[in-house]
Amino acid sequence: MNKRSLWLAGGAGTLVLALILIIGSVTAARSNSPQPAQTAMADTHNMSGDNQGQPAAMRPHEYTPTEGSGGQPLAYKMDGDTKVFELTAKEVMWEISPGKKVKAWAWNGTVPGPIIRVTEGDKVRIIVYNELPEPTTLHSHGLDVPYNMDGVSGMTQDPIPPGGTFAYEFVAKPAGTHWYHSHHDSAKQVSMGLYGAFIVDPKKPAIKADRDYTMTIADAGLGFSLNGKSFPATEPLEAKMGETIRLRLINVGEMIHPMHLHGQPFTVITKDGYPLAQPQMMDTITIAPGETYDVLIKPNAPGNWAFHCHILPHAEDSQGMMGLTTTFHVAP
Ligand SMILES: [Cu+2]
Repeated sequence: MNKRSLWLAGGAGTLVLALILIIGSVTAARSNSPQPAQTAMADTHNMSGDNQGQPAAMRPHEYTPTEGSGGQPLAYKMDGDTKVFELTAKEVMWEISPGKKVKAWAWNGTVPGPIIRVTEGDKVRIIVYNELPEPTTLHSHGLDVPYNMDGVSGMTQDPIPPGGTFAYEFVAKPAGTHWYHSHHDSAKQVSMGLYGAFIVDPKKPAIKADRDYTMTIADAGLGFSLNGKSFPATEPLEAKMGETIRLRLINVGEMIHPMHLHGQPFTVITKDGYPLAQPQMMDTITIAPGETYDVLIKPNAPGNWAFHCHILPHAEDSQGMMGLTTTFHVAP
């Protein structure tokens, strides 16, 4: 090797090292939270670059509960034959991963907001109270509603001012997995947490499942989260051998996410609430912003199987699984 090629090789080596250091620090900066176990260690921020081959500290790989739980059923009151729900938009501090609290804008104080669940054909009124410092609206995504109930700020209605209220009234249809979200400055307000599932059950359910889970997938604003939490704060999907599990996936974010299940395939049965003419088995379902898919899972084997986005920077780094990851926990 002559002097020039030695110099080139040395330069390339330095460049590669610099890139590794840069990627390492970007990865560390993006990672979701200082875990309690890790904050006890010396500076972990240059883990990928400076530890001279020592193993990286791993974040917990088991479910680690955090404060607050989104996506709980929303109770309603009857007014004649109308089911009346109430949603209040307000600012909260939300523990998105263990020890990490972020400022969120939330329906009824949780991210995602509570689950609205009704039967096809129900008369529904949703009273929205705005306790945010900015205007907002409510859009029921996937439902066929009258034009003036569609909740698009500046298009179908004036936004609800801070301190204001608005009642959305319609007949719930069609059946399926839908969702609701702010439609005022939505790039900001949805990504800060103003979203939730809206499930319309058919009058005569055709699909029988032993368990029925709903999962919102979010990426902007608060960071990567499933049902408002980043792994290991994401609640496992519990299952038992012999059961059929229905999982409703809703992408409330701004990116596509190929959600991948380890250990067993699933069968996609609906898209945006509509039954597929031909249900399709797969192990990775790519879900774009605004889409919903329902899948059925029949467990193959006991275990704590990973379920995660397969855009890998959304789900794993040097400290282990994170972000858009949860587990499909199959008991014997
Ligand atoms: Cu992803």
